[in-house]
Amino acid sequence: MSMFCFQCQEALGNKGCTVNGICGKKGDVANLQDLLIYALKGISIFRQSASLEVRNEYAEVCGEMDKFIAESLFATITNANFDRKYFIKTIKEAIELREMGKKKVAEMGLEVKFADHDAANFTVTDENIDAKAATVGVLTTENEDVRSLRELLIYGIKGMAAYVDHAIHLDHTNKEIVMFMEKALVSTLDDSLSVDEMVGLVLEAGKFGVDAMALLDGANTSTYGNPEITEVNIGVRKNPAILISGHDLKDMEELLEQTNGTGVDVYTHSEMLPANYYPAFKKYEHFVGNYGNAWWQQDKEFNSFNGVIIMTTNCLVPPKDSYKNRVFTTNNVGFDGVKHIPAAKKGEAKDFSEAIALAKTLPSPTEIETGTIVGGFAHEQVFALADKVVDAVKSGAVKKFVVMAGCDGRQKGRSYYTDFAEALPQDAIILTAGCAKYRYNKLNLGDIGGIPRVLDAGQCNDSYSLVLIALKLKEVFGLDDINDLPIAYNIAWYEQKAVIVLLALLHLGVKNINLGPTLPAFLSPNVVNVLVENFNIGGITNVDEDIKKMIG
Ligand code: FSO
Ligand code: SF4
Repeated sequence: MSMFCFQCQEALGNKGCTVNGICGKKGDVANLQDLLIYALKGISIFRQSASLEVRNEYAEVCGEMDKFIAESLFATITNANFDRKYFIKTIKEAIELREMGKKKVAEMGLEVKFADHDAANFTVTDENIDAKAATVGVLTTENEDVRSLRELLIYGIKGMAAYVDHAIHLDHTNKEIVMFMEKALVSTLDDSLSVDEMVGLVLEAGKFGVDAMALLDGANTSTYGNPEITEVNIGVRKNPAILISGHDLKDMEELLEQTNGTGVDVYTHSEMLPANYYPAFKKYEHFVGNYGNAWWQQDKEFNSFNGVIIMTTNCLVPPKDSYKNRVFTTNNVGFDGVKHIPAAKKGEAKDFSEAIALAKTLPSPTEIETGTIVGGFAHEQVFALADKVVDAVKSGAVKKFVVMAGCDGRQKGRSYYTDFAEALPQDAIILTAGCAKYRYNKLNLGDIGGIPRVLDAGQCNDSYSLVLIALKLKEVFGLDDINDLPIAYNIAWYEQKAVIVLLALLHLGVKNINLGPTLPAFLSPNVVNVLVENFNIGGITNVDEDIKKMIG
């Protein structure tokens, strides 16, 4: 099945995957993801019109559409869902929801722009769904620059949707953010938009990206407390165990509660590591620590873990047969033949009992590391250390901060980030968030007067913390421009959550960001020029040159 996808950093040849994805996504699933996005555009056509004049009777359907749109966008993120059946079912649900919206809007007599568009009217059967899916991909936009701007916007809102979805799980919502996603979706059907208007939408996505991260930050910290400096154990104990990965803290909470007193230990993997920093989770004696490294090492580390693995979000590597029967997915994650833990009914907890029962029958984890790593430098914790940090800058003990947030990936060239961290001068501090940290968080980089040289704020969405820290430093030093701070940006990207983090930084006026290991395949040369001219965005070269350029 031919396909075209260029949404992540591993796009084939840095151009695009055309037969199957490097990520393991099959061609038919890639096309079905395109069709789901197309169906979301159809829903948004009617949802958007209603937002002009929201009536009580329509509010419920709107709420349903908003949740559905956020969840579905999230499901199309790299390494989240590989399951053909999931996408067929979800596309059909999208069409039903669209028709419901269409009916309501007609009853209300609202005028609908693009009501005649195919996205607002297409239907599918099991027989023709693949054929239809093959006709709505990103290449249907012929102009390279228009395609680039449309897809940059779509990938930005996919990342935004991921953060919004987690916040929704904790009952925190913000209608305006989802309404922006809907506006963005419909805009990609509009051939009358000028380049400036499309660039404007991309930058507006950055604003809503900041809002989405603030929403999730508020949801997480008001529910689980502010992350604290924490030494996280990376060794193992001798009990049977569950390894939980992904970003969903609600799942973390419910799993800890349900495993309490069962004799089953809980460990985090990859992006769940920051769960160790939250006060609310520290009370569980059976929460042992973190096992392993970034997502792409799953195939080795899930093998040696021996116990049950629960994937709450991306990044999932297609599981090997040797451990597939011990993997469970939940939320929007899916893989053919892997057990899925369904969402809970409103007001109830998700049921992890099958996973816990299986864990009890399995051997304890094989030790792959020992010792501890330190993290928990989210905004409140860093603010508490502000005096120390400011003194260190004033005395010259700290000369530079380097934001090295973002993602990790399996590409060989990513060893650059380890080398870069090691080559930094001793008076530089790394600020990080996201799974990019695994490239240097176990190096012994030492501290400066008690401040560790790697400050880990948390997950990719906690890049928001890094923004707050930068704004605080700007205030403390009485600067007018965030770019006058002694901060360099060397960001690693992989999937679409990193895209929204980047757009959020641009919205805040951050300039001179270096993005690697490669610039996104979906940025056309002209769009790259716009980003260079307005924000001086650059790529990376080699460690020596980049240290000179970024650190001086
Ligand atoms: Fe990483 Fe994957 Fe958090 Fe991403 S595990 S790559 S940007 O999903 O979300 O940092
Ligand atoms: Fe290729 Fe990345 Fe798309 Fe997967 S998500 S098909 S690796 S571009």
